[in-house]
Amino acid sequence: MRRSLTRLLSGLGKTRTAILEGLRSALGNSQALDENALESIEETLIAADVGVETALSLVELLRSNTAKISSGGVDAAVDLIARDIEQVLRQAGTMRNGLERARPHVIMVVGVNGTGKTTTTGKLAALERRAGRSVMLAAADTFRAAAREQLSIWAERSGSQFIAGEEGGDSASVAFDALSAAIARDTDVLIVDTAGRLHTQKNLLEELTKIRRVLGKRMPGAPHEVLLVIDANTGQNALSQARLFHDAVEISGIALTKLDGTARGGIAVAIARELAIPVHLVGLGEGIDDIEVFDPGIFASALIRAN
Ligand SMILES: Nc1nc2c(ncn2[C@@H]2O[C@H](COP(=O)(O)OP(=O)(O)O)[C@@H](O)[C@H]2O)c(=O)[nH]1
Ligand SMILES: [Mg+2]
Repeated sequence: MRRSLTRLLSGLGKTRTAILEGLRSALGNSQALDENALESIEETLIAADVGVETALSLVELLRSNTAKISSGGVDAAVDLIARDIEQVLRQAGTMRNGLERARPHVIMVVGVNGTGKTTTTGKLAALERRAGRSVMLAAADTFRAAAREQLSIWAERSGSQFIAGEEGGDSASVAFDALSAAIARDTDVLIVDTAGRLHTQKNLLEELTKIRRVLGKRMPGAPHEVLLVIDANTGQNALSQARLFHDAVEISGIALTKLDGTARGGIAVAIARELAIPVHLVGLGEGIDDIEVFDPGIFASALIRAN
């Protein structure tokens, strides 16, 4: 817990500094919460990418607590905002450590090209391995030549088994064969890495739908998780990406990557409020250990509290 707070504090440093500075300058020395101050707080929150809905509702929350803020200043405002954000994050759904597990527990990883799918697959494999589980990685991104090689390196690094098909081959059959192998070998976790780009977006979504269907055919209930990988720097576009993938393959959770060094960490809040999809994992760098299981309380604190 402590380690993840420290890492998130550093990853979300830019976002947090921007929000805190915005609050300080809006409230000023007088700590007066007039309309100007509220407007400036609203702008600060929108700039941090928490989404317009969240920004407006937080401003209303502050407005209805004017007395508290006049006496408690920035700290009181921070406290109100952090509690509210934590609740929004919690309401989005089950956290990853609360998920029921099948064997094999099948995880399908989807998302736009370059968001960090393969990296997240590798880091997640390492996380599962550290929890003492056996892991198999399946390279269902058969579109890009380098994709298979990249995933096989992650398999080696994390101590996972690795299954791939022919380059340019049928990604759904790779997924099907991998699941058959995982069942035969009694593997605990199967993670299926997919392509983020095909000839057209329609092709991509059709391919992902097919992979999902084929997994469910091989093992009723699979995939048990469909993780959408989102680059935190995408900003509000992340919401339309999430809607698109959710409509096609029904996302169970989000892996929010590249939180190291972004000033837009609030996007986790926008996703939770507007789509009600829980964030399950956060990526905090390119290394194998640069991943944390998402915790609403820790995240809310790192996003806005000074310590
Ligand atoms: N800084 C940072 N870079 C990341 C993170 N996750 C992935 N990347 C980098 O993003 C780039 C694309 O990642 P990749 O996993 O290949 O994306 P994919 O196309 O979705 O599979 C690579 O250079 C990764 O090292 C992260 O959490 N933080
Ligand atoms: Mg990839």
